[in-house]
Amino acid sequence: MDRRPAIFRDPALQQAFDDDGFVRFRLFTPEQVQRLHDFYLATEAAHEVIADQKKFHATNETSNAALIADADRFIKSVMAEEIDKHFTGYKTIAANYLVKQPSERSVLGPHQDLRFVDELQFYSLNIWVATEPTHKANGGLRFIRGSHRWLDTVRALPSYPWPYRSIQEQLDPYFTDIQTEVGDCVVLNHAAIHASYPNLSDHRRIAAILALIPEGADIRHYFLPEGDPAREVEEYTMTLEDFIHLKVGQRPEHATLVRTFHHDFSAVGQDFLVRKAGPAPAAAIHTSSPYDRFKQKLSALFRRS
Ligand SMILES: O=C(O)CCC(=O)C(=O)O
Repeated sequence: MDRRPAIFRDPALQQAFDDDGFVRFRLFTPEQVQRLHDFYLATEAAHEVIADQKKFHATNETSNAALIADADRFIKSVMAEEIDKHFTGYKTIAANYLVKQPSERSVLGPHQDLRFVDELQFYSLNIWVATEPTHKANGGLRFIRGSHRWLDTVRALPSYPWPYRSIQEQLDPYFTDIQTEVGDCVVLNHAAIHASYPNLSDHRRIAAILALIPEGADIRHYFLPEGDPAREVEEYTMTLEDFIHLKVGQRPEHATLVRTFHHDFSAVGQDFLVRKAGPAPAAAIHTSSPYDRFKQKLSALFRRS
């Protein structure tokens, strides 16, 4: 049995989230979703300063401190209208828009999100809500069910030595596609392996996300420099301010170092996937994309603002 504190009020949602690493359900009204959309439109020019270079981008990649703070406040204010009805014992971290421009290059390959808490005791999650229905053709989400429980992974910056790098090309058939309607949210465990399709529609796909952690958990950050996975990982306790000021490739300046520890970052063997997830499902569609692109995205999330 999972002893980590429950965060959903509904035991069935908690069970699905614990088993699969994600769950989709109706959380918002169309009017609330429209407000999330309208705020994006009102800030579109400021958001899209990076749209030429990055076909998938987040608010916090714009280096615009005022925009980052405004979007954070606005998304939290809309989500606050609903989330207490469904979640309990949580605290919020940051909120952002995630935008996929119509382009093959907006694909997001298989990855796990950063580790924000001690995952032996807790988990952290995103509430993801798109402002229009999503599916395979316009940048829909994809998950490998149960992958959050495969290994205790330390997703450390800036190096991010991913243990699944050896099998990333074989992951594709194991993904489940998720479609959403207006008002649906997808709650995803940051440790779940997920990805999203390129947006091949004729307009951009907008989603708002809010990260939550259990109220008893500290926010953590794991630092491991590039080039030497045998080095000790540094684990810091962070405030939200510390995250905002975190500079690409650098240690947090004012956060408290909790401990340093060795972690085995070896790549898993080729038999790992079959042991964890069984033989590849027959109807495999191969659209895998490079893990390096995801590394770039992670680094970009922590730039000087
Ligand atoms: O919005 C997307 O396409 C990807 C979302 C994602 O990877 C996340 O919320 O962690």
